[in-house]
Amino acid sequence: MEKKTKTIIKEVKEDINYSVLETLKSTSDYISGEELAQRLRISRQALWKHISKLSERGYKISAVPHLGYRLISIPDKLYPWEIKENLPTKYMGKIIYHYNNVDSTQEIAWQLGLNGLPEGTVVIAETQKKGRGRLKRTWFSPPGGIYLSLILKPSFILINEIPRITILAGLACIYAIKKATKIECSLKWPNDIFLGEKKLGGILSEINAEQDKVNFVVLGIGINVNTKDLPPEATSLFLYTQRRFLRREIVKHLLEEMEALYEKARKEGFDSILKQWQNFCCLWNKKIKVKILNRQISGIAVGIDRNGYLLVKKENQDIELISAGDVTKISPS
Ligand code: BT5
Repeated sequence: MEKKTKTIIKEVKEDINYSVLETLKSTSDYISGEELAQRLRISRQALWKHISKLSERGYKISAVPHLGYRLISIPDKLYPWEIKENLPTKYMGKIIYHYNNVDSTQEIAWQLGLNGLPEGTVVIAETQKKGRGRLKRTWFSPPGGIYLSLILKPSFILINEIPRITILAGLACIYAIKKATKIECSLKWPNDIFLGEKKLGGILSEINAEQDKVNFVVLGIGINVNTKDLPPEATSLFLYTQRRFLRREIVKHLLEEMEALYEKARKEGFDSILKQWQNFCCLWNKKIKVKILNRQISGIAVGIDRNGYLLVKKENQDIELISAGDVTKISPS
């Protein structure tokens, strides 16, 4: 990625009043405007303004004369304060930049990385205009998906070991999806999340490094959750099950799983993560074709090595080690 000049990106100031929201969340019954205003030490007029702001943001609040206000529902938006609520992580997702529509969350996170934001900072968008995959491919980003970029500073690995981060993130994604929805997905080397025979999500690691030193990694994750408009090679949790899921629950679990696996890797190395990843990969013992920049090889996928490189057994029985490429399954071996 070309080096860009530093630009300051301001965290979008959310103008909602958290105390009003918290109080409404904590009471299942109506709460009178007078009581609410008194409790929060604000005027009735200010309260009304805050309630309107929440309504504008999609919170359904019933307002009944003589009874007061009651929270009916929370919108399916990836608001930072909803994601951070009871989030048990130490640093993943402690700073969240949320946007309705951006070109690409990767670009914003890259700038934030240059500006020195800490590890665990998240950029998340409801939609992207120029969502991207590897090698400048397009990542379709209509409403209903999760489009997230995470700043990591993996000082415990070298540049050539970065594919391990993609492996770790893939595992975190499928664990998070399982925990939030009970749906079991599989992984396809190097960066795909699969559901059935179609792609459900993808991971993109972009590295800012000098010589051998990794300054930061922007880890991009796209997951199709309630998404409807997708290319034929893709699916979403909704298209697969005809059910809708809470995206914020998936994001919360994702941040939790990411932190747990990342800390495990920092303390114990990647061996157990690589092993776990292998259990979910859908390629083993399948005949595959791998496109590697200007050439293509075919063979049987037999495993990954300690760096997360793919091992392919060719017809002449030689094993080739592949660091990056695109895999297509030809047929079961
Ligand atoms: C990837 O690339 O799979 C990495 C995708 C990373 C997307 C995230 S979203 C948040 C962050 N911000 C960004 O701008 N990007 C990251 P790759 O392996 O190159 O796969 C790209 C291919 O997947 C495309 O050429 C399509 O065939 C297919 N594809 C595009 N959009 C898709 C979608 N929404 N779901 C499934 N497949 C898709």
